[in-house]
Amino acid sequence: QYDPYHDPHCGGRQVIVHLFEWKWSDIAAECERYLGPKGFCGVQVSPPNEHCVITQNNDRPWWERYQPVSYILTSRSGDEGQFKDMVDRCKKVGVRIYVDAVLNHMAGLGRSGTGSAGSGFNADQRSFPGVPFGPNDFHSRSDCPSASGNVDNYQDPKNVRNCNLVGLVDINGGTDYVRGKQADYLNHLIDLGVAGFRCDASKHIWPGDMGGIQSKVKDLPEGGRPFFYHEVSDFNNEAIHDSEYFGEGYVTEFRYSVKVKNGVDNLDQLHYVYDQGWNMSPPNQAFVYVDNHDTQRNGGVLTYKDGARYKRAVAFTLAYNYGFTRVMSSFYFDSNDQGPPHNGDFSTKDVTINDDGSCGNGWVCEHRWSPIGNMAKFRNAVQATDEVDNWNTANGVLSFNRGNLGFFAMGLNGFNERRQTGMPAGQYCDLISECKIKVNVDGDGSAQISPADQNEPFVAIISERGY
Ligand code: QV4
Ligand code: CA
Repeated sequence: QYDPYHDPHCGGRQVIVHLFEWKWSDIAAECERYLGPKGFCGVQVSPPNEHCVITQNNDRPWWERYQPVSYILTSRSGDEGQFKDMVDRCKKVGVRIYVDAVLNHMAGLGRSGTGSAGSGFNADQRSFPGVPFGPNDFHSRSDCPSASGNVDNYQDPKNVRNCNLVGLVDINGGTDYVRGKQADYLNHLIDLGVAGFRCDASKHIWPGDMGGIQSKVKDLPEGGRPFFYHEVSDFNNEAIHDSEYFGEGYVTEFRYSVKVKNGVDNLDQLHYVYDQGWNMSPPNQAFVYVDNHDTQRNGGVLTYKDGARYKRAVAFTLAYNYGFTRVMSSFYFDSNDQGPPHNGDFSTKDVTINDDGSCGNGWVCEHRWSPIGNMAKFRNAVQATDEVDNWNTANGVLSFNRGNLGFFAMGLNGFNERRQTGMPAGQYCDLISECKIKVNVDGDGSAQISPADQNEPFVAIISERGY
C-alpha cells in the first residue's frame, strides 16, 4: 500500500549515493555526467547549514559540519546560490537531493565565535542568534539525568534524548517555537527543490518531537510527502528501538552492515542478511548500506579499503531484495578526524575525473566502480518483484535471478559457469561491463556466465523492460 513517507520522488529510481563532503558545484556536475545517465535516484549531501569552523592539527575535521551554528545555507560545500544550482541541475537529469538534517543539537560545549556563514555564537551560553536560539530552546540541566550532562547511559531514554551527545548542546524539541524554526529550515530546502532528509541522530530526539517537526513540514511542490530516513542504530541492546521511528519514515539498519560483511566470504550466508532473529527492520522500513561516514571510521564494517570484498558487498546489496539502498562515496583518509581533500586555505578540492572514469584529488568515488555504479540500473529494473530465485553458490560463485526481471552473478574469483537465469531466452547486455559482453540465455533459461574482466568477477543482466 502507498505509504506517504516512503516515496523518494525520483521517478521510480532506487539508489541514493552519499557524496560525503563534496562541494555543491561538483555534485551538480556529477549528476549531469554520471548519476543521471546511470539511473541514480539521488544524492545525500553533507549538512548544508552554517556550522562551526574547527581548526586542529592543521586541518579542518569533517565532523565540524555536525556542529550547527544556524540554518543559513552557507557551509564548506558552498552557498545557497550554488546549492540551488545543484538541486536544479540534478533534478533536470532525474536526480534528487536529500539533505542531512542535524536537528538534535547545535555546537559543542566550549565552542564560540563565528560560524561558516559569519554568524556569532556561544555554545556554553546556548546563544545562537543566527536562528535565533537561546537558553530556553535547549534541555536544561534538570531535564538530563546524567551526572556529566552528556549522554552516557543508553539504557535510559531520558538520558539518551535529553543530555548532550558528546557535549553537543541539546535542543529541546518539545516547544512550538523550536519545531517551527526547524520546520522553517526544512521547508526552505523544500522550496529550493530537495526531495527529502536524512535525519541525523534521530535516536536522540523524542519520536513525538520528530513527528511534531515533520507535521509542520510541507508537501513537495509536485505533491507528496518529503522522503525521510532516520539515523537510529539499534543492536537490540539498548532501551531505544528503531521501530519507535517507523511512523516517521525509513530507519537506518546498522545490523545489515554486519550481516553483509559476514557474507562476502561465505556466500550462502548472504541469503540470510535479513535476519528476523536479530529483530532487523522489515524491508519496507530498512534503509541499508554497507558502510556510512561513521562506520567506515569506527571499524567493524567493510569499506573502500577492503577492495574486492567491498565490491561484492555493495553489488550484492543492490542486487538483493532487502531495504532501500544507499551507496557510500568517500575521500581517502588515514586518520579518523581528517577532513576532505583541501587546498592551502582549507577550501575543499574539486573532484577531478581521470580518463579511465576514476576520480582524482583524493576522492575515492566508490560509486563509479563498475560493479557498484552499474548496479543502480539493475535495482531500478527489478524493483517490481520481491523474488530471489535459483540461489546457487557452487564453486565460489553466487548467482540468482530476481523473478524474470534480472539475473546477477558474482564470484570470489574469476569464473565461467553454466547457470539458471530465470530470464526469457535471448541475448542480453552485461551491465557491469557496459555491454562489452553479451549473455545468451537458452530456451531452458540457462546461460554460460563469464565476466568481461576476470578481475572484476560480476555479471548482471536485466530484461528489456528495465534497460
Ligand atoms: C568532546 C568530548 C566530549 C566532551 C566535549 C566537550 O569527546 O566528551 O563533552 O568534547 O565539548 C566531535 C568530537 C568529540 C567532541 C565533540 C564536541 O569528535 O570528541 O566531544 O565534537 O565538540 C560527528 C562525529 C563526532 C563529532 C560530532 C560533532 O562522529 O565525533 O564529535 O560529529 O562534530 C551514536 C549516535 C549517532 C551518531 C554516532 C556517531 O547515536 O547519532 O554516535 N551519528 C551521527 C552522525 C555523526 C555525528 C553525529 C551524529 C552528531 O552520523 O557523524 O557525529 O551530529 O551512535
Ligand atoms: Ca536530544
